Amino acid sequence: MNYPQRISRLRQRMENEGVTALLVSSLPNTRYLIGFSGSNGLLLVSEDRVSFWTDSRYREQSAQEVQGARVIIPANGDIWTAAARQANRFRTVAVEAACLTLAQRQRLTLPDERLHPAVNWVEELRAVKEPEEVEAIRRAIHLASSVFEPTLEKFHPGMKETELAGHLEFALRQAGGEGLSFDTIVASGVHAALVHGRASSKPIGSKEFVILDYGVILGGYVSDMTRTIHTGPVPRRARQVYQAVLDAQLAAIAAVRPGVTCATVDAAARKVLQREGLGDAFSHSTGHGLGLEVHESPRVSRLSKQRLAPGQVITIEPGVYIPGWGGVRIEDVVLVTESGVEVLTPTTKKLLTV
Ligand SMILES: [Mn+2]
Repeated sequence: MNYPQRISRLRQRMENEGVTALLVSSLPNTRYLIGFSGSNGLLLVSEDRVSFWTDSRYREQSAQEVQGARVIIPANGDIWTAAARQANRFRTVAVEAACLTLAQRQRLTLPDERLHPAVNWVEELRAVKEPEEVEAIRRAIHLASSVFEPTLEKFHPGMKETELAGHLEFALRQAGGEGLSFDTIVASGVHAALVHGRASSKPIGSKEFVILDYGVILGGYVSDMTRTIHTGPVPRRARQVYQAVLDAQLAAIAAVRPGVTCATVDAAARKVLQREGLGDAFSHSTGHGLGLEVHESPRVSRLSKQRLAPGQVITIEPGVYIPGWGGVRIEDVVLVTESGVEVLTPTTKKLLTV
């Protein structure tokens, strides 16, 4: 990971914004900038210095992980007071507007007029991945994909959604997963009409769609994938809906290339579903960036004017949700390349039945 380049890009942004110091309190942003993966820390980046405060639990870990910053462990464990003391030396200090709580702000003794909101400064850097990051994401994706079909073999009708989720999660951990990207979604039958229905105690029936949406963390980077399977023979209407979602997903992937807006990619999926009379049943955005976190910039939504750039990694995941009937979602992770797109998710999109 190219930490010096990340810090120098951030300093460029700070200079453009007219500030000489930025207090980073977001832990994923901290990890991105200096490599620290613990759960408590504050980072102050100025023109000529990078200082990092953490507590004594992380003495050993910070010595191993932190790159390019001076590590300070206050004797009393109070990282906010210690960081505020140093931040006070700057006329203006930028703070991360999206994640600084009021309680934390009150620990900083600077008056309001000396604070400057930093909105997505580090997040925008994170949106374009270094080759090493793409490889980390690719490894997480391959781990997640490798457990998909073997887990389906464990299915039997009447199995609870939570049980199938448990099989998936155990397999991910057994294969070396550091954790889950998010709570595994297994949503079957009428439950599949809930866009973000989690795995419940509902038994999975013998003639229904099952949406499986899950991800694993590996090397700090996440995967995210959704497949929809069917239990038992597939009725004609179900096959039509599945095909419509798959066509929409393929159309959106085909629209991905550098320079196009995220809204254009979203529209490509939406147009297919509208043509099939399913436009209103597609009730969320087409996708999102991912990396150290499962939802990152850019947002692939109807209104997003963000333009895709080589090195961005995004999901493409249209879905159709019909209350009282069920739902279908298909999600891959794709990489924006110099010339177009590369699909990173290797799992089949043929409608599998169990
Ligand atoms: Mn997703």
